[in-house]
Amino acid sequence: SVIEQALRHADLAREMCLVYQPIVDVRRGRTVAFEALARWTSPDLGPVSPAVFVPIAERSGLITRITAVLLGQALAAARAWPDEVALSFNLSMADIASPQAAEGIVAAIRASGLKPGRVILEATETALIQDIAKAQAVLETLKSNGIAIALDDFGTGYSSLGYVHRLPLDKLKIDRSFISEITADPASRDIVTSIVALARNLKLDCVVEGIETDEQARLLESLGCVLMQGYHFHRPMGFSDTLHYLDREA
Ligand code: G
Ligand code: G
Ligand code: MN
Ligand code: NA
Repeated sequence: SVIEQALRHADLAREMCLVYQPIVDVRRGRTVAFEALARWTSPDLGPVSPAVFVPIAERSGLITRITAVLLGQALAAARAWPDEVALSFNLSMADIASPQAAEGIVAAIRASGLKPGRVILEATETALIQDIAKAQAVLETLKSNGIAIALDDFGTGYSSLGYVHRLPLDKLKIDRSFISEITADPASRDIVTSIVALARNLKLDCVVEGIETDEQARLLESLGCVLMQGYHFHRPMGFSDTLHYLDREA
């Protein structure tokens, strides 16, 4: 495809960048992490969403190089933040497809000098349940190096409950599709309530994403949610804006 060709010839270090969206502890009113989100501006195609280019990069084997470039940028950004602010970074399927791939990620984190405990790696259930035994091994490698793991887009894959206790997870991120319905649809509210209870029973942190209104934030807080992310708090921002944003919070 045109996109695959452009990706193949891209100068990744120049064309790829990250924006950062705060994850807020609403009880303390503090930012506890930023999620890094990839942005690609192709000289030929203009801006291309990661929702479009990540699956293409996965199919064409380009994702490993892209992840390496982005992780390098993200770790450099995180070094400029205070110690209590973590980096949450999205991995794709291929990034955790093998112990060697995971070792590369561990090596990059170690080389950055950042405390591994300040790094959260996000993986989707679809990426993990393809091969549970392998996912377990790869995640154990990351965990044993002190890196935290978040299960992203939770609730959208299938058979979520069968495996979630078998993976060495630290956080569940409730998919934003439930949040957009939550004030209007009792079923979405029940699902969120159940996931909050599940997380509590499994001793996992629960993060809710995609919060766009104050009404949603209040309702979620009443359901016991503490860690929140979404346009209501802040849109994803460039690196230098994260520094101004943190200054204002200090
Ligand atoms: O930021 P945005 O809503 O456009 O992201 C769209 C999708 O792309 C989301 O599912 C998000 O998880 C994914 N995504 C964003 N940045 C990255 C990245 O750096 N690596 C991977 N693998 N996926 C990403
Ligand atoms: O799959 P993942 O959860 O990593 O995707 C995160 C994506 O969600 C990012 O691309 C980000 O731009 C987007 N996002 C973040 N906050 C909101 C929000 O409040 N509403 C919507 N619709 N999207 C959001
Ligand atoms: Mn994510
Ligand atoms: Na998500």
